[in-house]
Amino acid sequence: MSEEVATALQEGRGVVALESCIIAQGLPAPVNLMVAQECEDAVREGGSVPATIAVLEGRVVVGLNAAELERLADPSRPMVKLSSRDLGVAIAAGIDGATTVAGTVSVAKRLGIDVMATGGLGGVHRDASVTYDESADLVALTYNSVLVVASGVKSILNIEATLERLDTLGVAVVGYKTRQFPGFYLRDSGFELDWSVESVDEAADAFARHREFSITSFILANPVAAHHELDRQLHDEALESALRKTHMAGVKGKAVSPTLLAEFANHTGGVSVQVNRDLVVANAALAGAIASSLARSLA
Ligand code: PSU
Ligand code: MN
Repeated sequence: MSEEVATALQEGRGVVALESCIIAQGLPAPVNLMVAQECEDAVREGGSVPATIAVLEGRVVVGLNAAELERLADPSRPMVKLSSRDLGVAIAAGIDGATTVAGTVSVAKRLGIDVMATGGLGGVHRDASVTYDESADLVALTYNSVLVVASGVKSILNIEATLERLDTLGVAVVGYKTRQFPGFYLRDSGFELDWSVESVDEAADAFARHREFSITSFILANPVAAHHELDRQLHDEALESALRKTHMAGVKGKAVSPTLLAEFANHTGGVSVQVNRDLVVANAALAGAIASSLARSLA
């Protein structure tokens, strides 16, 4: 743990865990490094301490320093994508890797970090009824009680099925100032939510109450700002193209999500990358504010 993160936790200040998979696999260089730094700044602006998490040479690092962030974002240095099940084996093998949402909440929960931010969560893939491809994010969110700020789930997924799975698993899904579940690059996925909160303090309070009854996570669904969202028609075309190309190339397993995101970026001429950047930074800012509200209420 970085000294800053360790001190903040000791003093009961707000800390926000940030995943590293989005830096190493989700976004192209050099934007990935800028996004990583912007997310950290955004958490600080919210009054909390950022803790970007990764595995470097077999050690879990919580609160990467500037040089470590650069290493993570460097495309010439291979970073393995680490979900919760990969952590122990990767550590034992002494390798470098970036943590997904599942990997990040597993580490965060263990250290007493209550809040994390990401872009879009993993979920049920469109062909899951045949492939069984469902992100381990869903499972990790059922036993790591963390508040995760996300702009919904990645729009490459079967959103309806993902929401049903989250219901079954008992994961709270609450809109931030909206009753529409966000569609990642789009503000509205077309699916309605049962719950919403109207402020940072309300979100922190609802999460604190949730924890009295459940060990599951709490997804705070924060839509991308209206002036940043992707054009819907461009979105739908890019999605169709990305799904077709990924399917034709026979991409399987953990490569599916990064490949779909990269194809999406190709088709939109990089516009999707900018939208992803805007939404993840906004989520980090909101997470920063919520972590400090939570810390204040626990003090
Ligand atoms: N959201 C993004 N970009 C990403 C991801 C999410 O905006 O790169 C990553 C997250 O780390 C998430 C992972 O946990 O994709 C899910 O991968 P899979 O579908 O293979 O479980
Ligand atoms: Mn998968």
